[in-house]
Amino acid sequence: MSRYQPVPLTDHVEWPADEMQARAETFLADIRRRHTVRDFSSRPVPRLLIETCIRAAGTAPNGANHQPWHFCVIGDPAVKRRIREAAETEEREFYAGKAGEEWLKALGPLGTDPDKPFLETAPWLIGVFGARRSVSADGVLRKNYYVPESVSIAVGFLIVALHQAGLVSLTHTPAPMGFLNEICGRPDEEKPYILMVVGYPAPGATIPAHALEKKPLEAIASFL
Ligand code: IYR
Repeated sequence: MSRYQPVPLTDHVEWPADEMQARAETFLADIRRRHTVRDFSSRPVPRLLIETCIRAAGTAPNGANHQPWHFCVIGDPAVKRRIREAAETEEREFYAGKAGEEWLKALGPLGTDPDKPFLETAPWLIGVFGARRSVSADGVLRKNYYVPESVSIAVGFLIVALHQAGLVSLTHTPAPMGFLNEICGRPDEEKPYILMVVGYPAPGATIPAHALEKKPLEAIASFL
């Protein structure tokens, strides 16, 4: 017997054509207000809000629907401090030359440096892990597929959900990030992909002007 069991698609919503275009434009205007922020307020954010945004991330399309991700949410100041210390240790080497001249030059317009105070200031950090193998609902350890693609799409959903809720985020990528497995207590078969920093912007927060330069449609798309 096939394990494939189709069920009716009942929750798709179709809008009138003009409304479709208006909705797409409204979304574009809204997502244009999404900015990566590095100046965080310490204002608390309810855990329920983070849980809800992660549930949205967990609906992302992914390989064989194995949902090969884990979100480790950190609010404990002592754990945040450990993460900051470990990340800054890596970042100091990175900015001292490990990155290479070309990479550091590319980062110039972003104004980033090895100091990562936001890792302690922001109310929540979310370590996003991709699992090479994970246990299914019926307890079987299985190989996962398209893990980087799946995790990246889920992080995209998470970023949009956080923005939609009125929060700001930073996709932080200290490299290497192996320290996150130890601090979050995740197994070796999970790879840390991104450390999300989540909260409210600090009063007077700034963003790099460079980040506002988005490529025009002609430069990112072609129609055949
Ligand atoms: N991970 C470093 C460096 C960095 C790299 C890229 I590519 C960026 O777009 C931004 C930063 C850091 O977080 O500072």
